[in-house]
Formats: sequence, structure tokens, C-alpha cells
Amino acid sequence: MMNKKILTLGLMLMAGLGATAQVSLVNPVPQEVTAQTALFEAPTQWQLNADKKHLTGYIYDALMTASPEVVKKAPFKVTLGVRGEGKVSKYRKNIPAKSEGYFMKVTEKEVVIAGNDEKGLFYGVQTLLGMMQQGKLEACTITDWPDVPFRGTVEGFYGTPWSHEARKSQLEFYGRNKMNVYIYGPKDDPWHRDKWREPYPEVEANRIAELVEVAKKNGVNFYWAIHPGVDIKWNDEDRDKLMAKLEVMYQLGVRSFAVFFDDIWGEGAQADKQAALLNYIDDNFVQAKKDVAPLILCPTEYNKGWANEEKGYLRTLGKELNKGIEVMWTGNSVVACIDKPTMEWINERIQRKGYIWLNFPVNDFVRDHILMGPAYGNGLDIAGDVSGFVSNPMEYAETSKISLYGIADYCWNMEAYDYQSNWEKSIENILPSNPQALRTFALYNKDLGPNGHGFRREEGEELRETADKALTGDMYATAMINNACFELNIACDILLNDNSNPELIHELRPWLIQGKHLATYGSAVCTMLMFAEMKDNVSAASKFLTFENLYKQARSLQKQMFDLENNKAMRHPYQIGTKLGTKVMLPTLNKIFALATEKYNAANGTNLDTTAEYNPYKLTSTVTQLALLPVKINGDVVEITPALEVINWQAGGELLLESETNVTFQGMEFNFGVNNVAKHFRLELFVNGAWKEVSLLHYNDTDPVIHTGNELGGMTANKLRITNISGEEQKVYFKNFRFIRR
Ligand code: 14T
Repeated sequence: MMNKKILTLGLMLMAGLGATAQVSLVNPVPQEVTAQTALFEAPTQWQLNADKKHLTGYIYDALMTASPEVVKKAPFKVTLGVRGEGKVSKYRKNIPAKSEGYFMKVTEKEVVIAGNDEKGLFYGVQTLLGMMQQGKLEACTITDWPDVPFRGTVEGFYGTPWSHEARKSQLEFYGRNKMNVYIYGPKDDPWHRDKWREPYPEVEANRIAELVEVAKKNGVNFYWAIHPGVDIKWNDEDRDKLMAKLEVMYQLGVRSFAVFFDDIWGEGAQADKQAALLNYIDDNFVQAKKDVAPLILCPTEYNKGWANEEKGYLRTLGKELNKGIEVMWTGNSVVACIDKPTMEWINERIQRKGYIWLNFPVNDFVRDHILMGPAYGNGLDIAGDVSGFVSNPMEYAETSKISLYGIADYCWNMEAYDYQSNWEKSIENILPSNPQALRTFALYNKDLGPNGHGFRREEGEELRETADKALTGDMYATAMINNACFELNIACDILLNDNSNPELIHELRPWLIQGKHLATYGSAVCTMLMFAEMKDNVSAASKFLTFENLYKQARSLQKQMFDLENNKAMRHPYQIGTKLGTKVMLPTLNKIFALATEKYNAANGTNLDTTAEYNPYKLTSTVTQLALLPVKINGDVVEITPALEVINWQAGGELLLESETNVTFQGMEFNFGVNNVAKHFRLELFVNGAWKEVSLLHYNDTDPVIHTGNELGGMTANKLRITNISGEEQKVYFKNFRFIRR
């Protein structure tokens, strides 16, 4: 407590002097720091004072990434050592008796780093490197250790697995930020899941071997996970195949293993069988090898929402699994923050401390959003209740580092974790060339939007008050929103031309382009509102800068945003959409658009459309119950939302669907929920200025689905209509209607 106060005081003094305290550059925030305000230039040369064994190896290599030259008699001395070694015997009492802990002392003459163990020494070196980032040092002493023993990530998402380069970059990032676990388990790596029995082909095998090496150099345990539950048979043959695969991975250098049973059902999902298998691996592989880390299990019921108390799956695991086998847990639901009650609930059932699998910042269930917000919401009092804490990130590896920087800090020094200041630091760290641009852009990429897991994040709170005022017609507030859009536009342009972190900009690119659209849209609608409010024509000086043209611009941007979302090259292959600012900014701009247009219509007797959502499909119908059904576009599938009631489709009644542009049809089907009704309806497409009929049929008498004849494939039209030609009213359901475009 005392030490933190001194640190804070030091920080405040230095902020006043316009300098940054070098300890404050270090992530994770160290446990205990006494710092003076004496900043000095880091030496350009230093002499090393360490036992021979520290003059090679990964700790030494890490130290060598710092710029000073090693010179025998340099006046600045760096002493390295581990508890028990003569070189650091003087500091015996200062070294924290904690795994991976270290003591460090910096003066203008020397640096001493004394690890409680090898890893502690490595982390002390990382702290030194962190402090020296800006070429300066600060006199201080640091006593430091991690709160959570296992900290890191699980590459466990669905979608494109990380590239080899991305993985290496991650492992280095983990080393620098004192995370010690990387669990390899990408759902879409065939040899992890579908082909779990088969060894990796040579190229992939070599890559894994290389990752193991890179992990070691960065103090990270590389866990390789196997996902056999999809089709495992609980017999000796499959058990031996699994053991053989683990042996192959062991030969590649892997020394830490996990077995995942998530997202499966049926045969593979039995607690007693899973426990027996894991115990078998533990007894005959982990214990037998002696150099293999404790096993990790991801259970089938990996969150409280899915736990079946009656069947007692979790209690069975708790009772039967060998002690020492870790059990993963995502919390109260698949995507959740972790708190004390979460841990109490699970730990009691599994008879050990849960190993947290945090489904953040993973976005495989909301691929239209990219997540650049802080990691917040997890309890700051659970360090003693978890055995490990790993984050499942996005397939966007580089962007994920923003949140992972927070996870690293949280796991290391939980009570002191301040997510906001961590986030600010993290932005600086990931893009030192343009942190303000990245921060400005990231403000609009925090929330996930509505999603099946109900997991939401704060976004745009800083705008809310101004937005509300703007919507009451406050011109100053409107100008402020306009400024925010201007800033977003500047940020996007700066980032698109930043080449200091090409991978980051590559990942962000679709959102950066959408960000520019959003910002330009924002400036248009804010200016519209100002013109509409000011009534007398402020733009008299220009015949072109008019409300009408701004309105056209806003309309164009609504369409451009829509087009970008549906652009095959830009959007994610599995889910349409490239969205940002969806929590506050976009809804505010849409309201400003509507408000400005209403005001303009009222003052000028015009009838401009005030709806902001762009949709190129327009449905009209003489059947009143169908007239208001929304049309949804999902990639190449265009669907009319089903109606829940019985439709009274009068004789001659028609449903008309018009498209702004020509559509080439690939297929169509619909379901009126009644057998043998195809003959009562006529489908026509408007091709080159004339209606052309397309035949309709059922595949059999008991299937209400209506299919189109083969002639539809490849037809190009901009309208279609369906008419009741039976001469009498048809009572039908409107269960589904969809077509696929090319
Ligand atoms: F293993 C688990 F802890 C876990 O979270 N499994 C998956 C994970 O691979 C995925 O990235 C994550 C987020 O989407 O959620 C789990 O996958 C699901 C979850 C569902 F609720 C897949 C389908 C679901 F319906």
C-alpha cells in the first residue's frame, strides 16, 4: 500500500515535469515498487555480472535485445542471478519467495535482478526491457511476482487459424508481458479435431516444432490440445491411437497437453469415460515421461448454463479425475465475465481450482465486429480461486493484443488492475507510431452488437450526453458530434497509411474503410441538421452545398455502408457485415438524419424519406398481411421474414419484390405450410422489361415446400411477383421465402 502511494506521488510529479516514469511503461504493473523521480539516460554500454550459465540461453538472449553493448569494464553494471547464487547473495532477503518472482534494483550505477527462480530472472529482465523502451531508466526497487500461476491464451476459436508468423509474434508478446501459457487448439485445424488420430504432415509438424522452440525462448509453455470427442469410440483402439498421437507430438518437442471435449454431444460426452481416458493419459504418459506438464481438460459442460446437475457430469469429473489434472471453465455461460461466485460454484463441483477459459476477445460468433476494447469485468478478488486464466482471442491475432495486454496485467497483479489505464498503455504499445489515431478508432470498436450469448461491452458512453442534446436540436452538441466524426475520419485515414504494423492495419482494413463511410455519413447528417435548424439558407454562398445535396450524400453513404457489408472481398466468408460504432454513434447519426429530414420536410413541404436503414429490396403486396414483412439479406441469400399467422391470400392478390439492381437467380424455395398449393400460385420474373413465368412444383404430396423449375437458374431480373391464380381465397402460412443470388 505504502509503496503504491509513493509510486503514485512520483508519477504525479513527473507528469508535471512532462516526463513519463519508466516503471509506468512496464506491463504488467509490478506488485511492489519504490521509485524516486530520478530519471536518467539508459547506459549505452554495460558490463555483465552473472554466473556463466546466465551468459547463454533464453534469459541472456532476451537481455541482449536491449540496445547497450556488453563491455567488460563499462562503468554501468548489470547483475543477474537466481536465489542461491553468489552473485545475488546480498539480496537473499529481498527476493520474494514466490514462483516466477524476482527482486530488482536500479540505480544510476547499476541494475541488479535476482530471480526466485529462472523464470523470475527472465521476468526481471523483461521488466528492465520495459522500463528502457524510451531509452531512459529510473532509480527504483521492484519486488514482483504473478498472482495467477498460469496466464495466457487458448487459440480455441472457430475460423481461420492464426498463421505461423502470427503465432510466433504472439509468443514473443506473451514473453514481454509475462504470460506463460499458449494452448494450441484452433477448431479449424484438421489435425486438432476432425483428423485427431492422424499425425501432422511434415510442413505442419515442423511448424509446431518451431513454435515449441519460440515458446521456450519466451518463457511460454506450449500446450498442444487434442479434440477427439466428435467421433471417439471408448475402446482400446481409439485410446491407443490417441496415445500414439500424443507421442508424435512429444517427439516434436511438445511437453504440455490438453484434451478438449467442448461442443460435442452423444457418445463422446460422458464424464466417466472422459475421466478414465484422462487418468490413463496421466498415468501412462504424463507421469511416465516425467518432463510433461499437468494435463488440462476442457469438459463438455464447460459453463454453468450447460451444466446438468441431475446427471452430475461435473461432480463425476471432480471425483474421478486424478488430482493435478486441470479442468477448464468459461463461467456462468459460454461468454461471461468471471467473479467470486462463479469460482465458488465450479470449484466445489470439480474438487479443484477451475482453469478459466475466457471467451474474450473472441469474435467467432459476431464476425461483423472487431473487438479493440479493454478487458474488464472480471472480479479483482479471484486470484486465489483459479489455477489458470487464459483468453480465447480473435482470429485477428494482432488486434487481439490490445485486449491480451489487459489480460496479462489482470492475471499478474489482479487487485491493482486498472483496465482503463491498461488500455491506454496497450494502444501505445501496439502502435507507437500513431497511438491517438488507433485510440480514436478503437473507441468505436468495443461492443459486439446483439448476439446469442448476450455478451455486450461498453461503447460510446463518452458520446451519449452530447448525442442526446444534439437530438433536441442543440447546435453546439451537433457540432461536437460532427467533430467526433471528423476525428474518426482522420484516424481511419492515418491508420490506412501507417506502415509500422502492417499486420494490424491489414486486419483492421474492412473496418477502417467502413469507419470512413460512417464518419463521412456523420458529417453529412450533422450538417443537414444544422442547415435544417438554421432555416435561413446559410449556404447561400454556394449553390451546391445545400441540404438537398447533403441528403443525397447521406443516402449514398447509407448505401455504401450496406454495399461494403455485402462485399464478398471485404466481408468475413461466414458472416456478412463490417460494423462499427453500432452502440451509440451509428444509431445517433441515423436519428439525426431522420430529425433533420423531418424538419426540412416540414419547412419545405417536401416528402423526403426519413428511414435510414438502407435496403435495396422493396416488398409490396395487395395481401395486407404480407405488405409489411421485412426483407433480409444474408450474403447471397435474400429472405422475407416469416409471418406467424394464417394469411388470407385473396384471389388475384399478389406479392411484389423489387430490387434496385438486376439479380441473377441461383435458386429459390418457399413454404406456405400447406401441401399441394403450388398449382394455385404463379411466379413471374421481370426480365428485360417483360414478365416471364417460372414453374412451381412440390417434390411430393406430403412436402409443403414449393420449388422452382430448372429454368430459374441463371435468369436475371429486377422484380418478382407471386399471384394467387386459383380464383378463390387461399389460406396459407408464410413459413419461409428465400432465393439465392449469384
Ligand atoms: F471450449 C469451450 F470452452 C469453448 O468456449 N468452446 C467454443 C469456442 O471454441 C468458441 O470460440 C467459443 C465462442 O464462440 O464458444 C465455444 O463454441 C460454441 C459455443 C456455443 F454456445 C459453439 C457453439 C455454440 F452454440
